[in-house]
Order: sequence, then C-alpha cells, then structure tokens
Amino acid sequence: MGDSAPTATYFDVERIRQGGRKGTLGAAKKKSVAPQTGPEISRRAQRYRERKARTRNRVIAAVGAVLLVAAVVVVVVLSRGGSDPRPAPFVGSTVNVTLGEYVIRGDLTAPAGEVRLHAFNQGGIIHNVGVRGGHISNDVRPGGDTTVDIGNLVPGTYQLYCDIADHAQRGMVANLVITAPAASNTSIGGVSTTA
Ligand SMILES: [Cu+2]
Repeated sequence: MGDSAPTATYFDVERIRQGGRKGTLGAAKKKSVAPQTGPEISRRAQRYRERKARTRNRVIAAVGAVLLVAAVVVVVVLSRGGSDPRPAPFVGSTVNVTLGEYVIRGDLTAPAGEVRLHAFNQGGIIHNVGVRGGHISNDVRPGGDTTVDIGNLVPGTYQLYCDIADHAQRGMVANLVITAPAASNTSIGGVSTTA
C-alpha cells in the first residue's frame, strides 16, 4: 500500500514530463517523424513488391530459357530424325590435287560419276580449289589439305581453279578430264548399266 502511492506519483510525473515534451520538443520532433512513418512503411512495402516482382520476372525468364532450350533440342532431334547423322560413305572417284604458287597439279582425270577433290597445299600461302561454275573447297593453309565434292560429273573437260585473289590469272587453273565409265564398271555381277 505504501509503495503504490509513490508509483502513482512517478507515473503522474512521467505523464506530465512526456506531456510537456509533447508540447515543446515532442511537437517539433513529431512533425518530422510522424510524416515519415507513412511513406517509410509504403516504401518498405514497395521495395517488397519490387523484390517480389523481380523474383517473379527472374522465374519467368528462367522458365522461358528452359522452354527455349527444350524447343531447340526438340527441333534438332526432329530434324536429325529424318536423316542419318553420319555422312554417307563416299561412292565415286577421288582425285588428288596439289596446290602451289601458282599451279594446280595432279593426275587430273576420273571416270564419270561422283568426283571428290582431295587438295594438298604445298605452297607458302593460302589456296583453295574448285570447279568452274561448281563447288569450291575451303581455304587451305600451307601444309594443309581439304576435300570438296564437286558433284556427279558426266564425261567432259572441267576447269579447276583457285578463287583466291588473282591466283587463277597467275596460273592456278587446270583441266580435269572426266572420261566415260570404264568398261568393267558397266557390268558388275551380271547387272549391266548403260553409259
Ligand atoms: Cu591460290
């Protein structure tokens, strides 16, 4: 009982002091603090919303990327499904060609049919080789080699050339002679083909 009286008095004093502070210092402080309370909360809420939106966008982007990759994989698999992924073995004649400055050399003849050029660059600069009006090989570095299939050729004379800069003008041309199929090729195992 004796304690309650001083406690009540203490609260009264505190209330008076706080009231007094509210009246003077508190009022000024409140003006600056109170208006911030609203925007502070809404700013925090906005940050939360933005974070949530960013997370959602990231999830959407990730799902989109996964779907895109899946779609590409499906397209690749489907496009491969129709054809054998391994290149078919070459059936035809391979003609070895030597390239240099500025010449194309070799035993440049083959029977009619599919013809593949196997070019070796023995020169000191990059060359390539192809048939006029037809396929041209990749560029070949000095010491390198490459192959190019120039198609199913009928008997005749075809011009090989290097299409880099003025190499053909400088002499990088040669005749490739396609001959009629050899007699032995016309009858294999009793199955004859006309030529
Ligand atoms: Cu050349």
